[in-house]
Amino acid sequence: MKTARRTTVLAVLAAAILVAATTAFAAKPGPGTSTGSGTVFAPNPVAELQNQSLTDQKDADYAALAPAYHRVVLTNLDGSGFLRGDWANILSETGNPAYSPTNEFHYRRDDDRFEQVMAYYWVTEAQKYIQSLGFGSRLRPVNMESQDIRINQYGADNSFSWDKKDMMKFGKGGVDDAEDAEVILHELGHAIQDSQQSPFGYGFGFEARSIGEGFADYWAVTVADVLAPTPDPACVADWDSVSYTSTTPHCLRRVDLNLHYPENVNPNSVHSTGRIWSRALWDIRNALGHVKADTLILQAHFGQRDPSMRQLAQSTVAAAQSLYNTATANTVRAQFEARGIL
Ligand SMILES: [Ca+2]
Ligand SMILES: [Ca+2]
Ligand SMILES: [Ca+2]
Ligand SMILES: [Ca+2]
Ligand SMILES: [Zn+2]
Repeated sequence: MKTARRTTVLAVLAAAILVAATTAFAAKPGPGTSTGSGTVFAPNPVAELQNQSLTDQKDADYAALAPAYHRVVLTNLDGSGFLRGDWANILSETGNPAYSPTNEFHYRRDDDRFEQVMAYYWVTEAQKYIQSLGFGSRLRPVNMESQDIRINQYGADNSFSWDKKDMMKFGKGGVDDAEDAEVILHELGHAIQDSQQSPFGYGFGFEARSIGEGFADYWAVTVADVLAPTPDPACVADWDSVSYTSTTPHCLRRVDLNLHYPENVNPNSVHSTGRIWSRALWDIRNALGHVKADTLILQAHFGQRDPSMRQLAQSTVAAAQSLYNTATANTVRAQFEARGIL
């Protein structure tokens, strides 16, 4: 069953690539045509419309969602007519790869190509935001490459960033994961940390992995809040979580809970424990603003291999000192002390 199915999938894929390649040869935007347009959620319908009653409805495109679609500019495309470019490379093995000879990518959520546009747009915009902070110019680059992204590979309601292959993958359980920009940005958060130290991914110990989840949640809400602010910015993945939460507001997790180290460490869950870390980062952001906070938080990751919370907190204070000044470093230290991390 598996083998037969795989052969069929490969045959279909090969045919699709052939058709796509032929079409692309016949008509494509051409080199230098790096700008286009697409339709996306920003960051997701529940957060934007503040309507907690929206549900997946089996991937249907229904009227209440209409105001959540936004036309955006897509940049850094490579001119092939596919969603490939300087900072994101969309690979899709199910459904058609989005293709447009004029770089126009307008789909609704019931079309699998919608999630491809979401991933291209949000990963590209996040990289542009990172560069706006100075990474890749006055500071070292952070994941400054065409990030490989696979869409719709898994039926399970989970997504992940696979550090060995530097690949982000998005599943289709419940609300399709890549319909929520905050799920995309969470996985990008893992890819970012993986990119900041080589040859292995970010950390192996329980605390390092908890930091990874906490940072990924923080990254989701800080970038979403910069690019598409919503009334409850501390709620992570308001749309994806309607499929698995019963209380409102629907949030995968929050970054503003009053959790403290070590009492709130849950040895069975890096996601739960990571909320101590994300709260510290959220408070740093509230104290310093997103530009300073995100710059020093990213800068602190360099050279940190398998850190404890205490070690990375110290590195974050040091980054605040070297990038800014003593007052900023003291502000950062105070937030980690409030969480019991320092
Ligand atoms: Ca969908
Ligand atoms: Ca990468
Ligand atoms: Ca989902
Ligand atoms: Ca949110
Ligand atoms: Zn994660």
